Amino acid sequence: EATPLVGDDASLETIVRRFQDSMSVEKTHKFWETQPVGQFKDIGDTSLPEGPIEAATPLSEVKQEPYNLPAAYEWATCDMKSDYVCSEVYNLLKNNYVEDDENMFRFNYSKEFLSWALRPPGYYQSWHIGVRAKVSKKLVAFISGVPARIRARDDVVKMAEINFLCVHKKLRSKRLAPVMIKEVTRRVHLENIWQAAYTAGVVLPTPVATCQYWHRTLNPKKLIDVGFSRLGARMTMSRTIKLYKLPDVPATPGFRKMEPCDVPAVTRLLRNYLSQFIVATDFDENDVEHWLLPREDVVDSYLVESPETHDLTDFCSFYTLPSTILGNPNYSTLKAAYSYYNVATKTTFLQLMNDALIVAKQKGFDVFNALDVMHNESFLKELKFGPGDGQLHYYLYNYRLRSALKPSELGLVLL
Ligand code: MYA
Repeated sequence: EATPLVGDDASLETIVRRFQDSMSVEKTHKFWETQPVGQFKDIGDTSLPEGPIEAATPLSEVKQEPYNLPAAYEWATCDMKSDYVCSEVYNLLKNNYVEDDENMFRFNYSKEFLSWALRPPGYYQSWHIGVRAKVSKKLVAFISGVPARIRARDDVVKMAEINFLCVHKKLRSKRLAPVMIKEVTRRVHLENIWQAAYTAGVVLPTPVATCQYWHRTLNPKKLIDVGFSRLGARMTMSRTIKLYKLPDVPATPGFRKMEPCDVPAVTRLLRNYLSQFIVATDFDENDVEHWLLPREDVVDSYLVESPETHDLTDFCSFYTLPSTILGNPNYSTLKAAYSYYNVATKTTFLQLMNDALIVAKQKGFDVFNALDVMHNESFLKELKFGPGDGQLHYYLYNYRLRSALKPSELGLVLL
């Protein structure tokens, strides 16, 4: 999950939201206070142990029946292999999912993307949870989980990655979200999994890290026309276009698209790189095959194969997540690429990511987004990324860390 953000100066809405976020620790969280997550009152208490907050319980003690919904609604397990069901989820999210603070853009995850994101190796259909209106059968809410191994220090933990929580705009503020979260928790427990990871733009108890999005303009004229960015002070359109111009082809010899035969070497490269972060995803070859082999308009991966030794030395990847542009007469979609996992061992990180920008530009993306996680800080400013105006908070469910992490200590990107 990530928030589409407007670059440049903070708007009034942004300033207000930041103030509200900063006050969020004062708010009561009627639901979150009852959950095994770090609580605000415990911030700074370094005597609490790291690791699970509650012990796993015997499976026979897990509630066997679904939680109760308001009478007009019913649970529906969504079969994401079905093109029809996939379209229903797609349409719910297209019309009701995450918007930026100023309601100018809304995420528009494609059907192909959703089918990929929700069906990794070992996925559980029971974790793809819809809520339907009993009479019309219309899908009005959704939440999902997928299994993952996430390492916290030297503890590799089976977790659920929770994403795509969405309640139809007309059903908001009726406390449906807590019921959906409890239901997905119950279904995760039934698989003997007791931890989860998730991200959100809102402040909840309690972030393990707070990260920032950075945006690299690829198509300045369109980004300015649709209000994603503004012309800088003392800048003209033609100077701006020149500023963001990129070469037509990548510069690194041996830079090419990843192929199926590269899976073992890419897995080694990634595992070695991710081992240095305090919290990171634990990828095996099956995961790399699913999450990183290129899929058209979903995920792109490139690597550097040494022309002499044929060793794979560097790797970069990004996923495709367009946003609908709300109420613009000229444009309907913002084509955005999101930095995923990148590893540089021989090429400089700067040159590797500049090549990623070049291929993203060739593929017609308008903007390239990246979080300040892993070593991304080292290229953001130099490659002309600008800071966005929203933050992305990372959370763990039922797992405590002594203190919050810096973004650069995090080796995890959720979609
Ligand atoms: S993040 C993306 C979330 N989706 C959107 O932002 C889309 C647009 N918004 C909506 O659809 C609704 O506003 C949602 C809330 C559905 C978000 N994460 O029903 P309510 C708490 C967690 O009256 P609504 C993503 O997908 C809120 O603090 N909690 O509110 C990751 C309050 O609780 P409390 C959230 O606005 C999701 C309560 O809900 C979020 O109608 C990870 C209000 O409920 C949020 N993003 O609906 C989920 N937003 O009173 C957690 C609000 O205590 C997973 N709330 O403050 C946890 C792990 C589960 C598995 C565990 C396995 C072991």
